[in-house]
Amino acid sequence: MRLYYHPFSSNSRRVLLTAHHLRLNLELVAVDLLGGEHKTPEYLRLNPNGKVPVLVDGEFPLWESHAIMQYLAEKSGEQDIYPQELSARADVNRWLFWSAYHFAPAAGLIIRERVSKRLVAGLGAPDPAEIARGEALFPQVAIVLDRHLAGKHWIAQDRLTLADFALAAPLMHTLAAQLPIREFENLQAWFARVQSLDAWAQSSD
Ligand SMILES: N[C@@H](CCC(=O)N[C@@H](CS)C(=O)NCC(=O)O)C(=O)O
Repeated sequence: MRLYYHPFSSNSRRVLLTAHHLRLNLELVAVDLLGGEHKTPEYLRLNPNGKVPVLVDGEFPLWESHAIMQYLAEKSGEQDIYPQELSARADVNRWLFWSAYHFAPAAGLIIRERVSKRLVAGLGAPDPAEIARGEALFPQVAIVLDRHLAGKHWIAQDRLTLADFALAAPLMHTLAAQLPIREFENLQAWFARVQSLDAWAQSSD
């Protein structure tokens, strides 16, 4: 399986975290976002959105990072990080959707302005109004995760699951994007746990 990715892409990072945890040997293809490679006709045939990551398994291209995580976990047959039992799976899925729909977009508002605009072609100059919008929105979602994590080590099912990888990925930019996480102590402690995993170190190479 081949993964089109970028090393500074948090959407790629959640896939890499999953792959390393599952010990899957993906063939990695770095996409030149600064040079606009992701908007070429060849790349748009793989992903019409013109974004990373894309997984290609044989003839099958799959885009959307959370869907790729689920695919890899299903394909590996490893049930701990993506349980089969109905309510356990729904619990993990709930956080994956929350990640895609709430947490990543809120963090992404700030990351886009302070990080992506330096690394991706055609995004323009940082916009202080967008940073302000992100700084107002991010705490509203971070507090949900922070309160949920009180007294817990992991997000779902009392163990490491895809939910942890999905939600930790955007926090790779905490320093560079100055994500406002200081007041969220449970979130910080959980993120430190994720950062201590082998998969975190391996996926930053
Ligand atoms: N919802 C998508 C988002 C993918 C995405 O926004 N990727 C960014 C990098 S983190 C990208 O390729 N940006 C380039 C662009 O938008 O031009 C996913 O989860 O895979």
